[in-house]
Order: sequence, then structure tokens, then C-alpha cells
Amino acid sequence: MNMHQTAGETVAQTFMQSLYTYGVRHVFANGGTDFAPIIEGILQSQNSGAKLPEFVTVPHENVAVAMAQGYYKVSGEIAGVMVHVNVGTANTIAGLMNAARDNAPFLLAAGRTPVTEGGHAGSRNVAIHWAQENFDQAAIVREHVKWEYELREGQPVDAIVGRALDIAMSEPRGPVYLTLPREVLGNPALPAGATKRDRPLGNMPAAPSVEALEKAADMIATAENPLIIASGAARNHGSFHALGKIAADHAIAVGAGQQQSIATSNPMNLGPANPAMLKAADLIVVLDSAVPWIPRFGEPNPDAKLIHIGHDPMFARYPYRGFEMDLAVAGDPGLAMNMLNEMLAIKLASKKDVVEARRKRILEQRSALDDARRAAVEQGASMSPMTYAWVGHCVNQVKGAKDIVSDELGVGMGHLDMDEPGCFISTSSGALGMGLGQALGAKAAAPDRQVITCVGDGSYMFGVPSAAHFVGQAENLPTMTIIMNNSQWWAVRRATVGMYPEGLASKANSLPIVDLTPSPDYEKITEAFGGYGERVDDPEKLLPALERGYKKLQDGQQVTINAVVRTRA
Ligand SMILES: Cc1ncc(C[n+]2csc(CCOP(=O)(O)OP(=O)(O)O)c2C)c(N)n1
Ligand SMILES: [Mg+2]
Repeated sequence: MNMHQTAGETVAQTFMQSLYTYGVRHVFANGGTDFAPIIEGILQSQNSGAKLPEFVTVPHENVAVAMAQGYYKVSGEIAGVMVHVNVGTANTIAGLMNAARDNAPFLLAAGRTPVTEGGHAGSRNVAIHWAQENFDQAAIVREHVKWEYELREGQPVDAIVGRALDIAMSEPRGPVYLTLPREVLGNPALPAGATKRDRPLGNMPAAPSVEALEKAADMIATAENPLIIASGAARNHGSFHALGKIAADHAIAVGAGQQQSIATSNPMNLGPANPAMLKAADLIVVLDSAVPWIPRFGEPNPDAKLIHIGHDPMFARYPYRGFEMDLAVAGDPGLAMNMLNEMLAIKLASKKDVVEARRKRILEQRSALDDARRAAVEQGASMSPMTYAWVGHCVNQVKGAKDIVSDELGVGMGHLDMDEPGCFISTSSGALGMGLGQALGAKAAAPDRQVITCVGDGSYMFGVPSAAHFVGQAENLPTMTIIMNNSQWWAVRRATVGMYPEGLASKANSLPIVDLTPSPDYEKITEAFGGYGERVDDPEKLLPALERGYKKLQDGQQVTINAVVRTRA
């Protein structure tokens, strides 16, 4: 092997071309010395006309992994992320943890520092090449990925890319990790492996057992007050509609959690299941929900029957999870809802009066909820600092029906009307700092839709705003960020007061490791990246400010509204 690579197709080029062949259109990338064959390969491919995914420069890995998740959540398509060896991998970890819990697949590729000290064009030539070698680089991510592998010399990179993407896209979906040593990437390309067959990536989702669903349908048909809890069930748009239909057809109340799983206007949608709803139910279907309720705050009636349905109703990747089950059914939640719906049509045909009496009760509950929602908005109309309800209501006024809201401790879903699936993408899986990047990924997936990011002031800073605004400007991916600025990490305050209700923290205004003061002019950060910003603390001025911002967003400018809010109710 020469000490300098000569022209000719390399493994790096095959790697990138096979990503394209398998349907990957974007790679969110943060480079380093391991990228030499990638960068050279991109230029070579431009000359040869070979098709590659678009490599998007993202100046922080946290933003890159969040972009891949937002991209998938909106398009249903898998994206790539490529980062620099062990250190770039380390910066992806919080995002990877979220992706694993959210079942958001992407291919995370990382270089590996050269392992040879000479003899190859890619051999070590800077001091960090020694420093960046790990005994086991994949150990950094192994707990949070479905599969990981290192490409070895002589192996068919196209087949390995196909396998990685297939595994990521099989249910339950999640991220996968592939390491690419620099020498291997710089090797001459091998003859192509098998060509890609014409089929979707991943396993076709498994249908639940008919026998098990018949049992479930019998249990639901004999229940008086069945309840479906569906926090994450509508990751797929089909299940959104299937859940809405079964609920409406058979008058079944739905407790919709932090994720969008059913249309806001569906009269059976009762918002997040509260302890009273849990207690009133004599049967609960836990539909693809990792945490259907928090036992300390209220549990179902001990006599209630509990049916769990989902791709993996045991949530085997959660170390401890103690929710009881009378029946556990593995399979696609949307398919399950469609099949159950048909079974219930037969089993409930003679019980129309029971179903209609139940519908009446649910509609009353729904109407009380709607009244409470209106009352909270009215109360907030004149309050400064502003309330979450007021900001949510105003965002609802400006947003279009198909706009996407990326929420991270932002306004939440309570005051937003969303009747289309894929309009609300939250990041509620533990690691903060995903909201901004997720919004950018959503915009890349749906350039014709407007994307609004609602984040807490803490979440905004976790999201590496300079890197996110950089991508917004450089890639022409304008989004509107609304910062819920309560000048603190309120969640940390709540945790302290929750554990010590009579403690000193409960009486103090200012708390250590909670306050984010002095609160900076967040709106000005966007301006450095060609954006438009406003700070608003007067509730009357919020709607006009959002309207001005939205107009600029439509004109292609990124926008930040720094909304000064009081702590959550
Ligand atoms: C990466 C990461 N670091 C720390 C935390 C712990 N944490 C949870 S909520 C929170 C505060 C978030 O602040 P903000 O976004 O302003 O929302 P608020 O609580 O004020 O509503 C923190 C620090 C976390 N979840 N993730
Ligand atoms: Mg805050």
C-alpha cells in the first residue's frame, strides 16, 4: 500500500454510496482526522456523478443526533449521523439514550483512530491518533444501541450498511453503531456485494396473535369503563388513526400522554390519564406505553384488568419496570387496534345502550376538560410573568394545522390543537438538549412545513444553541424557537420540594443549582446567526410578537421569542 492514497474508488466511497442505495438521504456529520477518506470521497463522487446522501455539517454531535431523531419522527425515514472517533461518539451519548427510549432509529457511524503507525496512507500522523484509541470504542455506546459492529478490511461494506439499517428499522426500532477505521476507509473499494432488493428496510411489523386479541376483545367488551393509555403509540401515523377510530367507534376513553397518539379534537381524548381516571377504569389497555402511570401518584383499581399491547410489551430494555399485566400481546399497535376494532364491532353489537351510556359519560368528562382549558387561558390573559397556558394558547393561534411543534419542557400539548399525526414531537426520554436539533431535523424532513420549537430556558442551553442556530442559517432550515423563560431549572426545584415538602427549599425563593439568573437576552443569540429575536413579558404583546415572528419564519428567517413565564401551575 502506498503512503499516499491515489485516485480510485475507496471503501469510504462505497460506504457513502451504499447509504444512498439503502435510502439514506441525509448524514448529519461532525468531522475529524478520521474523515479524510470521507471528504476526499465526497469530492471524488461529485466528479464521477455517483449519488451520495447529503452530508450536513453540524458543529456539535448533540445537535446532530437530535436532528436524526427529528428527521425520522417526521418522515419515518432513517438518517445517518457520522462523528469523530471516540470523542465524537462520547458527545452523542445523551441523544443516543433518548433515541433508544423513543425507538427512533438512525445509523451512528464513527471513525476509529488509525491503528497502524506506518505503512498505510491512513496511518497515524498526528499525536491525537495515539490518544484517541480506546480498548473498546463501542463500549461507550453499547448499552444504548441495538447493534454495533466494526468494519474490517476485506469485508463488504454495502452488506454491512444494509444490515445495520435493517436492524435499526426493525421493531422495536432504535439506533445502531458502526465504526470505520481510517485505514479501512482509505482502502481501494472491493467489488460490489449483492445488490439491494426492492423491499422496505427492516422486518415488516409483526401482527399480534388473533387468539390473544380475541381474549382482549372479550375482556374489553365486558368492561364498563375501559381506558386506553397511549403515550407513545402513534409513532407511526397508521396507529394514530387506528386508535382514534377504535376509541370513537366503541366509546373508549383515551389517556394520551406526553406524545401525540390521538387527535386533539377526538371527543374520546381525555388528555394525560390522571389518578381519578385510573381508579374509575375497570379495564386498562396499556398501548405501547413504557410508563403508563406513576405508581406513587395513583394506581389503577386493584380489580381492574390490565392488557398491555406493543411491539415489546415487556419493555425488555428497561432494567426494572413493575407494571402488572393480565394479558400481554406483542405486535404492531396500529394493527392491534384495527383488529380489535373489528372484533369489538361483533362483540358489542348487542350492547349499543352500554356503549352509548359510556360515550355520554366520557363526553361530560371531555367537556369539563375543555372548560378547564378555557379557564386557564382566560386566567393567563392578564398575568405577567406569563403562564404556560397563555403561551400555549397564543402558539396555537399562530400555528398552521400541519405545522410541527418540537417540545422540550415547552408549552406541552395541553393548549395545542393537533388533528394530524406527526405534528407534535416531544423529547421526554430523560436527556435534555434535543429540542432545537430535533426541530432542525424535522424541518429537513418537511421543508414545506413550519417548525416551532418550544423549550425551557434550561433546555435551550442544553441544546447547544450556537450550533443549532448555525445549522439553521447555513442549511436554510429556519425554525421558530419559543423559550419558556422562568429563569430556573424548575424541574429541579420541584424535585427538591417534592422530596422535602417542609424543607428549607420549600420556603426559599432562590435555590442553589436551580436558578438561571441573571437571565440573559436569549433572543439576541439568534441575531448573530441572521435571525430575528424578541423578548416578551406582557401577555398582551405575545400574540403580536408571535405573529411578527411567524411572518419572518415564513419568509425564511430563523426566529427566537424569549417568553418570560412564571413557573408551571
Ligand atoms: C442532560 C441532562 N442534564 C440534566 C438533566 C436534569 N434536569 C431535568 S429537568 C431540568 C431542568 C430543565 O430546565 P428548563 O428547560 O428550564 O425547564 P423547567 O424545569 O424550568 O420547566 C434538569 C436540569 C437532564 N434531564 N438531562
Ligand atoms: Mg426553566
